[in-house]
Amino acid sequence: MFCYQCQEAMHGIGCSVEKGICGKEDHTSDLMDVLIYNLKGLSVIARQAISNGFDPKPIGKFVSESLFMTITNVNFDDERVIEQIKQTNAQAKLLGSFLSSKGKNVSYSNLYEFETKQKALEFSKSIGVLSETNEDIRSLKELIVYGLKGMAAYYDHASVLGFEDESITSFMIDTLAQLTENLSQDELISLVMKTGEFSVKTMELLDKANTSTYGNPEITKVSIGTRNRPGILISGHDLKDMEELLEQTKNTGVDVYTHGEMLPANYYPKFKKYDHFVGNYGNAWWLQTKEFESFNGPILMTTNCLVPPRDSYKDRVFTTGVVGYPGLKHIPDRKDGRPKDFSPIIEMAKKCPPPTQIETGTIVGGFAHNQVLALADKVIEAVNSGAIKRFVVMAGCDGRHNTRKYYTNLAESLPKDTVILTAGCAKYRYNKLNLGDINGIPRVLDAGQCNDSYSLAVIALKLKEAFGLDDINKLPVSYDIAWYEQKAVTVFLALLYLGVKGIRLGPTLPAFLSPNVAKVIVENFDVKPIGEVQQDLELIMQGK
Ligand code: FS2
Ligand code: SF4
Repeated sequence: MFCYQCQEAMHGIGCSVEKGICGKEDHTSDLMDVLIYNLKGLSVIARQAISNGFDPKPIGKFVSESLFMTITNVNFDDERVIEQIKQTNAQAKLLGSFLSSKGKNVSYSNLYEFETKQKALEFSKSIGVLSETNEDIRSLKELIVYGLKGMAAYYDHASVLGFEDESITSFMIDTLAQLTENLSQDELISLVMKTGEFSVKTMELLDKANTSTYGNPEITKVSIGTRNRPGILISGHDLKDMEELLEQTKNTGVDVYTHGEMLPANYYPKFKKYDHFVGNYGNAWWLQTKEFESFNGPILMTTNCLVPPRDSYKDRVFTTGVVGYPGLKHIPDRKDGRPKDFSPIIEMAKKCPPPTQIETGTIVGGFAHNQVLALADKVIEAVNSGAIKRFVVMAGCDGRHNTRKYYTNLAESLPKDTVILTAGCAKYRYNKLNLGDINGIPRVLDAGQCNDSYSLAVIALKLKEAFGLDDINKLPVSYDIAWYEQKAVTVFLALLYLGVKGIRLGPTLPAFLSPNVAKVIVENFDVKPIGEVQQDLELIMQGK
């Protein structure tokens, strides 16, 4: 195996022996390499078929689901990956016969025809990440693939809610197809920027899907304590799963709590009407091995981040959607427009003791663009009067490394006239610190999930307009982003596309950026690694 797609890549280089730091086994990683290889080959045929009139929707959905499956902490199950590889072969045949019927020639040259797992594993040795020997070309290609993975995840959430955009899936297909060609560095760099452009488009689509289905997030006090009834803990990002679970648990005597990235579900008006939706339990994904234990009831993982479960609570973890782990129970997909059936989880919950309380009190969130813009006058006045000196965007992901304490320490040390704008699970590093408020504006404004970083961009663009500036970088806003998995790559490329300069990125720069590619990004966008808290703090306050 060789995998370096996330921030926890071994020794900052890549996971290459037996098992990744995330728990992904070498064989699973190798099978995922075959899947990615085949998605590229399939995309060559799909691109040709679509330009000849083939319906782009089903193939777009298949490609985005498959990419999503390979994101860090989503799927650890060989059988599911193998099934997806077989599907690439089936889809290629379908597209191939369509093209033949149109009198077109079809090339299957970039596709591996699945025979046995053993043979697929042998094949993987010739096509893995390192098979591209030029480290700069490899770096750019992988940067694009990781950006596409995050885009695919966001697209999948939007499409589940009925919001689709063929230009996005066609971009994914076209880009994957181009990655089989001998593109120059310059061509790849422009594809990186194009990926940023479509990342913005996808986050915008998901924002529209979420807000038009569930209402605009609003200021909300979320309970972090527990009640004395059995509960179900739901994690991940899929709001449709959230809705169906809340609906099916009504009047059952079972409560629902969010974990990790599902916390922002508490901010949506449509979910607030459920009395049995109690609040949030616990923290970011990496603390799940402790917190799933003490929750006592069943847990539903709708997306990443799943950590290989401990035996002590393994029988209580359910997966759904693209998430998978060998031996865990899986809730099948919707069929014919009918909701998923969460009854096995509900029945289990009824027999479980209530959650053990680990925290009490509340946290405040719900500051997506609509809510912040409703407060715009107050915010602008606070900036004009000098009550707010600077906004610090500290969105992104959380992770296990001790070095991430930097974000807690920075949040604590920021002067009282600064406001933190956050989104994603990075917030757990400082959202319980009680940093106070500025004239009623909380000092930590949580927009939502990692995809809601889009909201932060909308807010910045509106502020630029309100202050009559010609450049987003002239705002009193600094970016200090934490990253972990590939959705953060998507958000990062989106920010670069929007013209944001001077981003601090941590806790480390991606292992997949070769020195030359890192240099290009640093020189063109002034991206820098995080440093020491005190030093960064001073630079941030100087707008540097
Ligand atoms: Fe956190 Fe994990 Fe949101 Fe990432 S829960 S690191 O997948 O997507 O942010
Ligand atoms: Fe390693 Fe991250 Fe890849 Fe997992 S996803 S194998 S931790 S680089």
